[in-house]
Amino acid sequence: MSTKKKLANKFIVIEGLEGAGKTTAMQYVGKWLASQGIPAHKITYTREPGGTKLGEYMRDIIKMDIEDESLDDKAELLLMYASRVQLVETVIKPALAQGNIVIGDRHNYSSLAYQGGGRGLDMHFIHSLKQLSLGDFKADFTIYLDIEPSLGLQRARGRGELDRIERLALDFFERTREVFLSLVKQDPNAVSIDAAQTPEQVEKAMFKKLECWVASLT
Ligand code: Z5A
Repeated sequence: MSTKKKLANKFIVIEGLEGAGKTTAMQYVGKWLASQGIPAHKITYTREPGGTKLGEYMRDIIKMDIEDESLDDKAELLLMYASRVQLVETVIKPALAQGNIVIGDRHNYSSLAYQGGGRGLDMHFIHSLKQLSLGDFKADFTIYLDIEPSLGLQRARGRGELDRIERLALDFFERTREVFLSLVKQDPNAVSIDAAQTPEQVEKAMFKKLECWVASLT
């Protein structure tokens, strides 16, 4: 089967802590797809939370600081899923059905890592929520950009003021990273890349991983 055919209808997700370079990495995936002969109009880019008009409002709420009231951890999780379901049902599934390749900036692993690992919410609860709201829908390939939380936050800080989640203590991000690493270890369709490398090295490593993954597809 040709590489183009193998790649049609595939959902590729980039995961990682803040400052890992996900936004930058999305462009690398796009560049690699172009090198495989995929035209730009066959690639759909998404981000979570957000990615739809309604989802972007939810993203604002998630990032918002409200005086005298903090967002409950479970409410935060449910907002992540509300945004995700809206995105999957109205953007991702229709794009895949048209043979597009979807590149996602974060997906389900972020909820397990941040809300399960960082916040300490019950993992079974998150798994059940995922199953009830999205069934077996999942990424075909996940690229996790691994970075020490302190370095990631240093990069994020260089970009401007930190938001409600980014201001959390370092141990929150250590717990989040632990879950990301264990999820990737258990998933044969996920790989980890050292995001502390230079952008050029990250790009090269990503191209290699993408090539290996595509070669494994039948
Ligand atoms: N969240 C959640 O809790 N649960 C969920 O289920 C989901 C999300 C889906 C989304 O915020 C927040 O929601 C996030 C997790 C939570 N919270 N936090 N904290 P966001 O989308 O605004 O934040 P983000 O996803 O973490 O994106 P980011 O901070 O923009 O990071 P990034 O996209 O990974 O990094 P970047 O913008 O590509 O790069 C950051 C800077 O580093 C930039 O100046 C780059 O030029 C630089 N950079 C990138 N790569 C390199 C290398 N290799 N070397 C040196 N410098 C680099």
